[in-house]
Amino acid sequence: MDMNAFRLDGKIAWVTGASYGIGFAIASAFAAAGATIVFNDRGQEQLDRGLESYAKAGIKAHGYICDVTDEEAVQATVKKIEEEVGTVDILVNNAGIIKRIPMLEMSAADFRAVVDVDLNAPFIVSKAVIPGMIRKGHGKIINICSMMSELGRETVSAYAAAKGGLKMLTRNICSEYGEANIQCNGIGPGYIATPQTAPLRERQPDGSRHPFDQFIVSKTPAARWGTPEDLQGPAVFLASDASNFVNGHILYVDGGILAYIGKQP
Ligand code: NAP
Ligand code: GCO
Repeated sequence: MDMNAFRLDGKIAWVTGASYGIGFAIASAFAAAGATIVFNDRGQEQLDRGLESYAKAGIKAHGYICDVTDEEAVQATVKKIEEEVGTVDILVNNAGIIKRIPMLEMSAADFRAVVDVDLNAPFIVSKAVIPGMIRKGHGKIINICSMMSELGRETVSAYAAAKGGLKMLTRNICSEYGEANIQCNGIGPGYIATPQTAPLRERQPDGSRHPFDQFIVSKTPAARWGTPEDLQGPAVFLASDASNFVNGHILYVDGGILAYIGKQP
């Protein structure tokens, strides 16, 4: 086997919402594999922070201010990327939010806001980049799903509904554009230590670990939280020619949580 199949040389990769967190880790791995990096954030301050982080990592990233829920802004950004960098070969729909609110206390507006970023935006951004992929004769789309694409839990109804829908959007893009040599897959991270999950890991006033922190460690065969770096290898694989016959698949990178009933208390 030619191991260069795992390389991304000559490819242009757009990772949405990648100033930090999982998106930044995935984009950094793509850069190490040879890709040109494009990322976006919602404001100049966040974008500048991202550009600084990439520069510190020795990565020349192309940053764009774009709210992924704004279809006009996304289409204008794709036009700018194509003019300034080139046609997108690899798209990672990473941008996402969560609101942890019991369903009966959650407003419809809050529910819609989560679905807008976590489900509608991947549709909007994928729809904007697929024509270029068709013109090029190839493309890779990776949707950042979640364990909540498979499981529910209290207070995350909007997030689980969105991530469950994102699993099916992944399969539908596979179905519609597989013939155009576009592979659309998902990555389902387990519990990863990023700003998004920081509230679940905060030390208690007495210095003890957060109950949810202890719960997740007991539910994970790997007996630890994941790190953004744990997602880098799977992401490079799904972005590379090594996965050209993998389509519509959700690759769970969760330390085994989904396979495990959990340690007896
Ligand atoms: P994070 O630290 O909260 O980062 C989310 C990123 O998305 C930020 O850069 C944020 O930018 C950006 N973003 C949010 N809304 C946006 C919008 N409307 N337009 C453009 N960018 C937007 O989250 P994370 O933990 O890295 O998670 C990244 C992805 O992985 C999300 O889809 C999340 O659902 C998923 N995920 C996370 C975990 C986990 O345990 N952490 C597990 C499974 C899946 P701002 O700085 O502007 O807010
Ligand atoms: C939560 C967490 C999870 C993780 C992730 C798990 O509140 O349960 O934020 O939703 O972010 O999605 O895969």
